[in-house]
Amino acid sequence: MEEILLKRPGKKIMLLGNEAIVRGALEAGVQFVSTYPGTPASEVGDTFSKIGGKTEVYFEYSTNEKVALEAAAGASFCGLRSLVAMKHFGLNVASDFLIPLCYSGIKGGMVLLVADDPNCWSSAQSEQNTRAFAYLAHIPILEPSSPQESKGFTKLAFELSEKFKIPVMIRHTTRVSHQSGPVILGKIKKKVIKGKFIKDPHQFVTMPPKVLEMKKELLQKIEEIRKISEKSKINLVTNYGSATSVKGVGVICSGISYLYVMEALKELNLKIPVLKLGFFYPLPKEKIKRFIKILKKVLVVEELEPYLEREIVRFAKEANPKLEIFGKNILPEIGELKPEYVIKAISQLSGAKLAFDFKKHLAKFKKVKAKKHIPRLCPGCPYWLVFSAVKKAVDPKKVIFGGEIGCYMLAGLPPHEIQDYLYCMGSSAGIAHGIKKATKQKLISFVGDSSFFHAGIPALINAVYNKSNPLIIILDNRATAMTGHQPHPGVGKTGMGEKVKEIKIEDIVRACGVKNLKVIDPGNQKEMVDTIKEFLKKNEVSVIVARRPCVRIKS
Ligand SMILES: Cc1ncc(C[n+]2csc(CCOP(=O)(O)OP(=O)(O)O)c2C)c(N)n1
Repeated sequence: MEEILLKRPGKKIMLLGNEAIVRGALEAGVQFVSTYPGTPASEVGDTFSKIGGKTEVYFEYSTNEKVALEAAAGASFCGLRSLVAMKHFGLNVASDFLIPLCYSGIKGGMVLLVADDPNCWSSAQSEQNTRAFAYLAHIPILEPSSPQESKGFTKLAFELSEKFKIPVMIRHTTRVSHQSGPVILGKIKKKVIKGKFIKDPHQFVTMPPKVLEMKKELLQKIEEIRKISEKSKINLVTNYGSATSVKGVGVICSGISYLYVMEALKELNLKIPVLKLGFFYPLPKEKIKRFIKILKKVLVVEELEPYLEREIVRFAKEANPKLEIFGKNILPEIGELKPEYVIKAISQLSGAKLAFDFKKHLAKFKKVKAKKHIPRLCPGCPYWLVFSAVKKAVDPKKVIFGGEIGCYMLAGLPPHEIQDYLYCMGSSAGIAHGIKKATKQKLISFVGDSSFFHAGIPALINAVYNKSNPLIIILDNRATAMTGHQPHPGVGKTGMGEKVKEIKIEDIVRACGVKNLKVIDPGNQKEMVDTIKEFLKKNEVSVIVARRPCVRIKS
């Protein structure tokens, strides 16, 4: 039995932040879980995939995040508690549905785990602060800072969601998702609800003019939730230790920033009141006003854009116009925070003598000589064969290469260096079409198999429909490899390990109207090279499905 399913309330076990979300959802009685993989959120889905079949919970890897959100909402409309997990980019894909979903609301409690990745540790395309969605979608957002909180906040999120009939987001960052820590287990809820969809066009049909009424109701719900936020114990003032006290100075923070603040205060041996916010949205406005009213200076510690700081500036106008507010003027807006940044900022603010010896501290790390590491495809990866065939078939200087997100993005690095643009999932073929309309230059677009199902199909249809002629090479390694080999519709297996009929990429490509189509094992170099040369001369879209399993797939 997986430890995460332990039925021993009160027992303390070590869990990853993402695993704590799973445990919290199980204790809250979740019945439907959907996801599309993406680091740093992947372990939520992967853990459910492992325990699938041992619980009453239904789990799926959906084809993309929008579909995952829609599926979870459908289950919630029937009264089931549902969880959906994704990385930050996934929410951009899902946002077209998220916004009206917040208007209509839901039935069974629905929690959305979104993991941001400050510093882009495992995110190629951009650094994103998902907290912006609070303002766009009016979705309540809770920010835990430890695995214990991730579990507790998940349970609270389900309760809030069901009480106010609104999806609730838990926002993680990489360090919250991937830190492990002790978690006290609660009871796993066993109650199984039989889903029933009760027709209610007033709730589930978003159309003007009613949709504006719905927006009004949503804003009213947020004000009701704010009342809970005002009283909630997850927005709390902590005073560190019994060390030196500094009058008139305070700190406000949330999520992982709280841990940096605690470390800084310990290093500086300071006692400063810290307002730790568990609710990012809606903020406990009155509690914050009471906190800042008696201060002379406040430091807002948050990663990325200063959303919290802007709110504090607003509240200070009413509560304490003379308050000096520090934040992004002394802390970075790009990348993760580090304890040393926060130590410096707090000592600057408090006038505390910096007892902390930075030189000595940093010297510890200098001893570890970091080797310059250029990421490379694994030995035996089938993509070596694809890229080598491409280089044999064409002069790379004379052809444009479209890249995308996945292991195949390494095409841009030595020794391949065949990637001239790279953005997001599904964009390679979409951009290829525009380039082909603008120029007569030859173009090869690379698309991964999971990416094809995720967002590549509409781009392919667009290129065929609008009479383009890029060569699209679909790299079918039989897995969503880069994020941990999760299955997709092409591999004949679901997230719960059930066997299903494979949806064949070539059948879809054919159905999209592509006539120049070949499925080739790239081990057959001659066929690959000859076909690339032949297809590049075509006046219509052509597609090669380069099929050979990833070497890391365990059979
Ligand atoms: C919208 C979005 N969701 C998820 C991700 C995370 N992600 C990056 S690469 C990748 C896997 C792509 O798999 P595939 O297309 O099969 O390529 P492979 O890694 O197998 O080469 C995923 C899911 C992302 N970058 N963007």
